[in-house]
Amino acid sequence: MITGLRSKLKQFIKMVPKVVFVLGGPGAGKGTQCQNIVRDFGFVHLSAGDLLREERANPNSQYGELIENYIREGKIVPVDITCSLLERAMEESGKERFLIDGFPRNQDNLEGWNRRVASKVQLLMVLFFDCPIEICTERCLNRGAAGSGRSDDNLESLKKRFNTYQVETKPIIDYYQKMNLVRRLDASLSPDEVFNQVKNVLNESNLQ
Ligand code: UP5
Ligand code: MG
Repeated sequence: MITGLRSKLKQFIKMVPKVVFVLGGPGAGKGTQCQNIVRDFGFVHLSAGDLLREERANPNSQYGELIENYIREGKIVPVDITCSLLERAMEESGKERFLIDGFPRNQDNLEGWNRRVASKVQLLMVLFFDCPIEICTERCLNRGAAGSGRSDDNLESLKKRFNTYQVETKPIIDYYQKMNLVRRLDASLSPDEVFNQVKNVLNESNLQ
């Protein structure tokens, strides 16, 4: 009887998706490090920005133009759009461990997530890639010059993205900090050095 209950409980615990939020300024290296984490730790990487760009590129989407305007202006797309894309990608993956990159990045995102998804998943931690604005700007401008094709890798959009990050996203990181969920990484270092810090954090939390 107890054994049966125990195995049911185990099954239930296994089925609750685990989430790591990945936050930090534009160009802090979130996407780069998520690729490393996927390779070594077997998470599914869901970049909210990539999902929005995919949706924008879908000619059947009613949101394409809205998304383009928000991204170019460095503003944050209304949460119901982003959350629907994230929920769909989580379901379609059939997997259980997710890196959610670049979300939640304002109060509207946080409230939408808490209303729609939070109770169905376990939030393990928030990886915070902390990087000075000058270094982030240089990285994004270099990426733009190398042909990223991103409509927001230009100085004008970058100023707006940073302002949004400071005013709207930082408070969300502070909110999770108070819950003791934030793991800060010095993202100004080389990609390998940053990943070494990430590995330490994930290994300490037994996430391998
Ligand atoms: N690079 C990376 N790491 C490096 C290192 N350690 N040393 C030297 N160079 C490094 O890296 C950026 C560049 O730097 C690359 O060329 C890389 O090689 C190099 P990347 O890993 O791409 O950094 P990342 O933090 O992912 O930068 P990204 O530009 O993607 O960050 P953003 O947060 O600005 O972009 P995102 O795609 O998440 O969002 C874009 C927009 O979408 C937002 O501004 C917003 O308008 C919208 N959005 C929403 O509305 N809602 C959301 O939930 C999410 C996005
Ligand atoms: Mg990114």
